[in-house]
Amino acid sequence: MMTVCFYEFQVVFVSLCKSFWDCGLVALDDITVTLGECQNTGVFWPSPPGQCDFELNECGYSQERKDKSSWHRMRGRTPTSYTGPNGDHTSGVGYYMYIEASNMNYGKKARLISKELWGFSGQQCLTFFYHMHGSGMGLLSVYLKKKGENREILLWRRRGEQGISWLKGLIEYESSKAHQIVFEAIRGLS
Ligand SMILES: [Ca+2]
Repeated sequence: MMTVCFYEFQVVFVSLCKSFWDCGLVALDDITVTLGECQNTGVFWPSPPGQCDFELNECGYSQERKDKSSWHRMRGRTPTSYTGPNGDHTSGVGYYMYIEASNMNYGKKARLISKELWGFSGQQCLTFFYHMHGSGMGLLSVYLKKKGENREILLWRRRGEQGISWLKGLIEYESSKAHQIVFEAIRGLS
C-alpha cells in the first residue's frame, strides 16, 4: 500500500530582490530646517516646521503617490536587511523612512515632500541623515520647490552606493518665499 502525504506550507516573499546586485535602499531620518547658516546651529532660532525624526508619524511629509514604490515608515531592519540600516539614526531603535529599489521599476521616482516651510530673507540650513546602500539604487536628490513656481531647484544629489552607515547631508539655501523641500529617489540601472 502506498501512502501519499500532503503537507501544507506557505512561502512568503518579503522582497522581490533577487540578488545583491538587484537591491538597493535609501533611508532618511532626522530632518531639520533651521534659520541662519549651518555653522550657527546651536544658536537658538525659531525653526520653521520642517523637523522630523519620524518617531511618531511622518510630521506632515507626504508622498506624491502611495504605492509599493513609495517611501515607507519603518522600524528595525528592512526586509532586505543586508542593504538596509540595522536601526534608525535617532536612537538606533526608532523609525525612519526608506525605499527599496526592488519595489521600483528602472527610472521610477519616489518623492517625499515637506509641508510648506516659511520664507526667510537669509540662509536656511537643512540637515538630514541618509543611508544609501546596495547597487540597485540610483539617485537621491533634494529639491527646493518655491511657492508659485513650477521649476524646482536642485540643492543636493548623491548617486549609487554610499556605504553602510548613516551619513549627514547638509545644505544651505535661500528662499524668501514659502517653499517645500522634496526628497526624490530614482532607481537606476544596476
Ligand atoms: Ca528616527
